Amino acid sequence: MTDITTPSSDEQTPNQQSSNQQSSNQQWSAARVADILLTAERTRTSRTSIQKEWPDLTLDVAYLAQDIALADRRARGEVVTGVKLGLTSRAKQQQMGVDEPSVAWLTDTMALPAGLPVPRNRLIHPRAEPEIAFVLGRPLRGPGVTAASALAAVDRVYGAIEIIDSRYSGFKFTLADAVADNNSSGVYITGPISRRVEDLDLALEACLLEVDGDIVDSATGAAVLGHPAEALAFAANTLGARGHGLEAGWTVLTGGMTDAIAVAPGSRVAVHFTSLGSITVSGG
Ligand code: OOG
Ligand code: MG
Repeated sequence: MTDITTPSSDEQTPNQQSSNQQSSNQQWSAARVADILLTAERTRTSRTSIQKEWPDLTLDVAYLAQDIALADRRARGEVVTGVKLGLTSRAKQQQMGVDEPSVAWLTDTMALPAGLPVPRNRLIHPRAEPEIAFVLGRPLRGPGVTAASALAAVDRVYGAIEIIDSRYSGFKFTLADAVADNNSSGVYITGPISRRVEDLDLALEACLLEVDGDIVDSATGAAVLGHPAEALAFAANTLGARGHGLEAGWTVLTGGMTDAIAVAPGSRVAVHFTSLGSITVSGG
């Protein structure tokens, strides 16, 4: 983790806590971490690393905080629609200074219908990343899931743009910080074309990332742990160890293939896939 006190230049944070001292006398717990991050999301207020203040925020505690936050979202009526992988490509790992993938939850409020702009009024500092998405035809539960057995559970594959948003200033966080923050969840757009996995070589499926008419980055599916099915297997095995299974019909975002790029107001981001079509979103 680099300097966590100075917001980066891409920061467009509407609100920022100057210090987190109002909470420093309280006991830390997974529930408190969940509450702080959900409140930050609701109030669009970014903050500094929690793990820096509370070194005992281990990965296990962070996943517990993530599950507590999910229970809170469900109590407010949100419905789980799938999971999202984080930090599955070298590009993303190097960009964020983290060297392990992670998994988090998707709910119905995170699915952005095609054609709508990035909902800036819900987000702090949105960034866009191209992803390959699976929709499962069968349930999948680890341990012991391999890339091949994972692929056998997939019904359709889609191209996607994920709009991530971190509750940490300047996206400066540790792996545990990000896991507790539901892997920087924001919104995601899938489509417009779906294919069967057996009709594609997903390791070779390419994408171009375009911002305001310029191609700024490109990658193939091999960027995602060698093959996006490895990301799906990782999700099934990691969730299985925590007592969760993936359900038929769920969407799985397999992780950003390139660096995430800041989405400026008034800009236009497009992703073009070899076989999975193009998706365009206005920066709002
Ligand atoms: C955390 C992980 C986000 C991905 O695809 O890597 C993610 C982050 O980079 O803010 O969705
Ligand atoms: Mg992502």
